[in-house]
Amino acid sequence: MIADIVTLFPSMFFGPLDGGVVGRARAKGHLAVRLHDLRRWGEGRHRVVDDAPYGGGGGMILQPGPLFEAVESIREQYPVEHDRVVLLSPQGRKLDHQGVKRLAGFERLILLCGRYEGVDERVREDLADEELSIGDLVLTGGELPAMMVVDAVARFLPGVLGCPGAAESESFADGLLESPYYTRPPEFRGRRVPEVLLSGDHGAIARWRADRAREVTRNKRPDLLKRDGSGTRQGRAKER
Ligand code: 4GX
Repeated sequence: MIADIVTLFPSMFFGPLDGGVVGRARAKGHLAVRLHDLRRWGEGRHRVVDDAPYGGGGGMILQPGPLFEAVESIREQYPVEHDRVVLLSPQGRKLDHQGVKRLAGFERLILLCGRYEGVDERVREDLADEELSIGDLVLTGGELPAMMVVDAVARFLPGVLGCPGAAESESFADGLLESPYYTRPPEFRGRRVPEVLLSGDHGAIARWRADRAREVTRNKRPDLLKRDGSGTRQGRAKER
């Protein structure tokens, strides 16, 4: 997977994608992150990329020219069969487990990080293949959401996680939260690890975990259970 990131702040990406699983995925060649400074396609001596909105109103809007040229330049420089231009924005479809899995299937993602009040509508309509949000909150730019996409997608790339299928074995794969985990010591400050986990009875442990997962989900995220294979997007995704 190649992640081409178009941003006014390339240096924000230095560090967060260097360590851990993502850093290793890059070192092993499963993932390439390429940063593109939008100013490179800016206009004039000051490399301007934004302007005031027609019709008035506060704030600035990213102009279409630099963003279109950035994508064209990336595609010319490195053509692939299946790529996807993703605009990060609070107006986008909310990203979830299934969405991440789907994005991981592309050979390349071109992630457009907006700033200010947003982007010219023609970017949304004619350049981006899709618009994604990481949640119903407003950030100062699309950079952190782009990092979240790269981080979450990396887990699904073949060879990145130790064992095949590990990406699916954690929370949300089955639409439930994880049951509690304990590690050594067996007693900590008067609080004991549930005996069943120390019993060696793998059948009983599996049943306990399934029960706790349902309980945790019911208490913390009842919305995840309110799908019986119909009605919600996740419910329908499960049907496939
Ligand atoms: N999930 N923001 C983007 C500027 C902007 C607005 C519209 C393009 C179109 C956000 C989110 C998010 C704030 C990033 C506004 N760019 N992005 N920015 N939530 O809040 O993705």
